[in-house]
Amino acid sequence: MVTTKRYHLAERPDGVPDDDTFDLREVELGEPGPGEVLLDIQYLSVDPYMRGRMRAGESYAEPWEVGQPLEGGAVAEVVEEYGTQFEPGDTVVGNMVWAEQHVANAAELQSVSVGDLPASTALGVLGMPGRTAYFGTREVLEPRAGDTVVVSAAAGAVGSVVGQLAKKQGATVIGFAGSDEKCKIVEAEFGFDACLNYKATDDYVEALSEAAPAGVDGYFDNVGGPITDAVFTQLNVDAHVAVCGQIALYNEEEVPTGPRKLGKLIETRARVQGLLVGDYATRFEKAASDLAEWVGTGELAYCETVTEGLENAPDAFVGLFEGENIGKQVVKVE
Ligand code: NAP
Ligand code: FER
Repeated sequence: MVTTKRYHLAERPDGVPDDDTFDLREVELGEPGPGEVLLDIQYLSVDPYMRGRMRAGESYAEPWEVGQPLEGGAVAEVVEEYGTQFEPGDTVVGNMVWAEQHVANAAELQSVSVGDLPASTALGVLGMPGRTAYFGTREVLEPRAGDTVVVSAAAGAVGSVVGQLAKKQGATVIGFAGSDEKCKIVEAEFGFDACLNYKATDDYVEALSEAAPAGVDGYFDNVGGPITDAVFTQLNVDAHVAVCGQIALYNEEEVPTGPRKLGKLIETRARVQGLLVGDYATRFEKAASDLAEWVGTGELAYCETVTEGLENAPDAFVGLFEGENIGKQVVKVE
């Protein structure tokens, strides 16, 4: 019998999740049955969308039930297996739980193939966020050479890759990020042409119109809220807007209403399209191999924030909403 620490949803948060949201339990796991593996979890992914799963209301993902273990993408080592394609010692990626150990159906796991890179990249630049950036940039944003493109949450897992891919397609790229330190990294490491620290100004429209005097041809929206309102005022005719995330609103119980900026879409005939990474599942392998190649050649830079210890997973998750991460936020479990 194996015992493990595991986080469960204690109650649905009202606003920003806190200690009352998370319940760390010690639980016993059964032996793996036929087709199952016992896993030592190495890295857990914490992601903004998990806030949506904590609420009962409708979203694109099933709500978690109160009392249910928290789930998420993770990388693990196979410890035991029962008639599966894996062997003890294999490193796998898939949907797991916020725990040290887990018994999983082997059919739902993949071998990690990240070459010389750390296994955590299977949750970041070569995983779900990297794929989101890949398909979201190339097939939704569709930057044209010479476009001025704006990316919000530019220092994050998705945004940092979007900006680099848009530059590769010939765009001038401007990021929004939440500190001077992040903006330096966005410009120096991720190669954006400029980065605006939105926490250093109250007037996003003025900051953006100075950085992009000829207006905005493409906007990759990771955040929604006031940054998006400001970018909309600067859209050019035939602009492309990719709506990927709305993290600024995820802790709101009701989306604030007010004067909306949609009149700009009439004036500009801009195209606004939402995206869900899962829609591209049949082509994930091609995306991962292209991204791995570009990381290997040095064309694509990436960054990770690694928080140590399962017990710090709730803080790492809440930190996403405070902008504490640079690049992909993962938790190193052991
Ligand atoms: P991330 O950007 O690595 O982390 C979230 C970042 O959002 C924080 O570091 C913070 O950076 C910024 N942020 C938090 N609250 C904010 C606010 N109120 N206003 C402005 N910025 C804020 O996260 P990610 O995993 O790459 O995800 C980015 C977005 O893409 C999220 O909205 C996520 O839900 C979405 N997403 C969508 C899909 C899809 O298929 N549609 C897939 C993956 C991710 P600052 O310091 O800059 O504030
Ligand atoms: C996110 C991560 C994943 C998100 C959406 C998804 C809107 C969707 C994935 C899918 O169902 O394909 O942060 O935010």
